[in-house]
Amino acid sequence: MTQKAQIGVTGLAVMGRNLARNFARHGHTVAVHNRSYGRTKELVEEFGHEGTFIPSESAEDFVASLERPRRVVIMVKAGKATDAVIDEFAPLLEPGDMLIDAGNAHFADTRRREAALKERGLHFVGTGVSGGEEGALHGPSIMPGGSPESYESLGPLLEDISAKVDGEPCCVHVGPDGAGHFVKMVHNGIEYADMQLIAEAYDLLRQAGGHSPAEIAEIFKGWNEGRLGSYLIEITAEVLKQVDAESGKPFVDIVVDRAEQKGTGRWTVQSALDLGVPVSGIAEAVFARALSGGADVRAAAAGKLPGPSATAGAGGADLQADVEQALFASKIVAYAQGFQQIQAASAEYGWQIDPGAMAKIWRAGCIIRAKFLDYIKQAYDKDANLQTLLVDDYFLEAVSGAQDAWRRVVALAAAQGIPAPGFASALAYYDGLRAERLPAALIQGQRDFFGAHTYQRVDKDGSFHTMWGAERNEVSA
Ligand code: NBP
Repeated sequence: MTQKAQIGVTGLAVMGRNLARNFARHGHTVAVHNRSYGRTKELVEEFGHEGTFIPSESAEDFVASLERPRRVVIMVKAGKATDAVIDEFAPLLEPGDMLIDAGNAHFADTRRREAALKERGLHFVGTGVSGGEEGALHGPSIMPGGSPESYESLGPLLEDISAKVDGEPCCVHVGPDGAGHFVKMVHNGIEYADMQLIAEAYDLLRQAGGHSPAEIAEIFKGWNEGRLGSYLIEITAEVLKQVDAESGKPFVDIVVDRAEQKGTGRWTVQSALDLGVPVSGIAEAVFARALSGGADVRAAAAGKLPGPSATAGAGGADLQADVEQALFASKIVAYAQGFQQIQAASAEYGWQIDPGAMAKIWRAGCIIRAKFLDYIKQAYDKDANLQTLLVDDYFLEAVSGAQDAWRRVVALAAAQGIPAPGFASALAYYDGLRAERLPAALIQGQRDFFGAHTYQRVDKDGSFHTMWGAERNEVSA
């Protein structure tokens, strides 16, 4: 064989096939392989005309068809399949070669795999890819981890196939080992929060505003032209205006109201618990999906738990504007929390992630793409060590302006019995952050009472314990 491939893709289900086509459409010669040869054959038969593919039936032929250092993209079902593919390919590779896991792996698995392969002189590049199958084909947002050396060789190819904003690629070296998969995980967590907040906005407009799904679609269309402009708002309008052909009812009314999840939102919250970062917006979104999916509990409770029924028109004439403010403010909180989690993990694992660069590569290609991300990038450009996005000038002004409406919406939801956990917890988080004194002082007192856990005083240094069971005198601990 004379011609060698610049890059190879193994795992040719929908994502791998589209990534391979994307590389080929950009003029790269692409080696393609799949566990079962049928998918490889199908790809070349259907899309061979789009570029240059080198198909191989065996792993050995596939590896031999790649130029050195070899770049092998793995796009298989995350978990055991990834380990099986690594076990198959690693012995066929040579020092300096790269195994790029572009599936949705857990970052801890990526760290483990990277460390093991490094000992064999191989680069393991855990890479987050967002944008679904369309993104994979037309330009995803790409979040590669792994070594800086691997990015030197691989980066230009990935940047080439990524989405672009004003010619700038939505791909950057995120940081070493599992940093790329971590950031992709938080991206998905933020996506959960964003979707939940949008769903709550719809529910309020429908129940307390009395608007039909078609009317709400128009409201979202209008919002998409403003500061909320984003892919998720855009597709929400499309979903809401859809009418079911069979029943003639709004599509949203014929869909079973149980939201599913694949796991990245849950992983984000699990990691946040380990890091001690309060990502309440993402957590509420994950729990709201779990609540919706708890059919038995819902069936047991529905009709038994008393409470108000929402009244159309209860939101008053300003409801639409109020909900827009509440949605924007709550969204800022969710993103602020997600970025704080990235910064905490970066410090914990020594990743040196540039948070502004993450906002930059999420501006196109991925599911949370939004105008809003420009402001996040600008905020970190102004201050790379920003403690929370909420104190950046732009966001501070936005939440200050949203204040009254935000509180009205949360109060309205509670009074009308409309569940709005995303809006309510975002506001509670905001009030928690701005509080001069928190009731955590009382919790410290309780902890000291039952467990002698000690406390610190506001007026002098040191740790103290009160002898609760005796004279209640204070001693230095
Ligand atoms: P799937 O997640 O459905 O995986 C199917 C592929 O895995 C096939 O190529 C299959 O080979 C291969 N495979 C399996 Br299953 N077990 C294997 C094993 N033991 N050894 C070798 N190959 C094995 O494909 P997908 O939906 O294209 O997603 C690929 C990755 O991309 C996943 O990690 C997913 O989480 C991630 N992702 C997906 C999306 C999306 O929108 N779908 C978005 C972003 C990321 P076979 O053909 O021989 O069965």
